[in-house]
Amino acid sequence: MKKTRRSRFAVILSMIIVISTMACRLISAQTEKIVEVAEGKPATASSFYQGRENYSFSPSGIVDRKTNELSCIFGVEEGNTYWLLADHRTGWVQVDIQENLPIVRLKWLNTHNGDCADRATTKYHIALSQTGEFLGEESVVQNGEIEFTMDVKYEEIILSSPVTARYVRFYVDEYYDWGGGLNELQVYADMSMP
Ligand SMILES: [Ca+2]
Repeated sequence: MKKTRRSRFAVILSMIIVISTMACRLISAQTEKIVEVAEGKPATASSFYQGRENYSFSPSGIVDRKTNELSCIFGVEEGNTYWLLADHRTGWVQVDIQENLPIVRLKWLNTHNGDCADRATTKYHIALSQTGEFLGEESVVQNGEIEFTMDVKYEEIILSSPVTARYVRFYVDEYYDWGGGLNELQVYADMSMP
């Protein structure tokens, strides 16, 4: 008798555990909806490198989701996949995600200017703004340094708490050789938040 009761209890307990686990997974799936929101959005910069007509490395390269650097000589004629600042100056590039969203994560990929290997960002900071003014209202969420390399890797930050913003600006504070730049900037927002 005791054995039967124990068996029933064990079965019921197992069912409760299974149902609880399924419920937790369902709630988790409903509450977490992290989405990349910057791809193809409008990008602007303080300046960009342009050697001649159809030979430029414009800001749109940071949101094209192409990471190859096949050519540094022909620029947009061969497919401009990254942004470069004009020669020998600091500056910034930014993406407008077109609405204020709770940003929870950022990823970025440096450049080395293809086989030319003469441009890269070596010191930077990243700021978020709701208005795009960047006159003190912005939140600086990251400062860092990157060593020049031909084997660039994505870097990322997961924010300790979401920051509501529409504009994400990447500042080049120091650069390698001829100038700074950036290949990719990804912005992740939690779309499940009100
Ligand atoms: Ca790119």
